[in-house]
Amino acid sequence: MTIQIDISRYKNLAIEAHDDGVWVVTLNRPAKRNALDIDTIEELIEFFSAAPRAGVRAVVLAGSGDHFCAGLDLIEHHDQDRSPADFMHVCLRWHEAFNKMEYGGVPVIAALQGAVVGGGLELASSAHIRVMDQTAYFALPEGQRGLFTGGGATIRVTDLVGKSRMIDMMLTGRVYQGQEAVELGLAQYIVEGSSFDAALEVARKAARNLPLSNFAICSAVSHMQNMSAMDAAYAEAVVAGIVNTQPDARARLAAFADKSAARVRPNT
Ligand code: 1HE
Repeated sequence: MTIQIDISRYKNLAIEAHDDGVWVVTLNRPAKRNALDIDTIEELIEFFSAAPRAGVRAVVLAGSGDHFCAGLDLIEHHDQDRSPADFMHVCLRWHEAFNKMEYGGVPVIAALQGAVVGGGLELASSAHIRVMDQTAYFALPEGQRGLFTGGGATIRVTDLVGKSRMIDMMLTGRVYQGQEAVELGLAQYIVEGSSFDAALEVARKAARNLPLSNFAICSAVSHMQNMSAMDAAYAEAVVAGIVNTQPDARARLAAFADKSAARVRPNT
């Protein structure tokens, strides 16, 4: 079942489909440093709900302008003077969006530059791969703003950097950037030039895999992290039973058998 994505419906996201199945989704409020207002979150939910059934083979998630994302729209939050229940529901919509990304089964590659802060880091950490340029920096300024993370940082950022670093980032507003950020796991790639170009290259590579393999990689791994080891091993066997017998894989296996497929070699 394939569904259509009508890109004209999106106002805060600029969306572009490439012929090879890679879609570029760009946060498009550079004047607000791509701060996440509720409309942007709703658009992310809409896109990432549709993507797995719309033939999207990989997504590059980018931010327009000098910054990837400044996090929660603090002006909207201030103006709306939300009740605790209202803000809880806002956060649940963020989780809906970010869970669709992480568990949806479509590879999401974030292209990072400038500020990747607060909710912007929560968004980036929901991507499967993060590519940063030399300007990118990561921080959780919530503590200084009288706030707390609400978009999954306690889970996903802690997963990336560990509990003690996460608490330090929140208590002190500590900024990580450059090679150190890669070593901590905040990004997997750092490039000299454009993180967008590099992310596109990564996305194109991923998009050449069979969609069912990518579905398993970009859905099952995250689900299995939430299970006991026993249950995860069982689920892995079930998923492998389905993926590793897919008819579309036969040609790739045949190419290995007849020696026409590329071999795995060390980097030169
Ligand atoms: C914003 C936001 C925003 C900028 N909400 N409008 N996030 C933060 O605490 C980050 C807050 N932002 C910043 O620290 C800086 O804006 C940046 C480092 C990202 C960029 O600095 P700069 O000098 O390029 O821009 P600027 O002059 O600070 O801002 C330019 C405009 O963007 C300005 O609007 P203008 O109409 O006055 O021109 C800013 O108001 C606007 N802007 N950031 C709204 N965040 C689910 S809980 C999640 C918790 C959080 O994410 S807490 C938020 C953490």
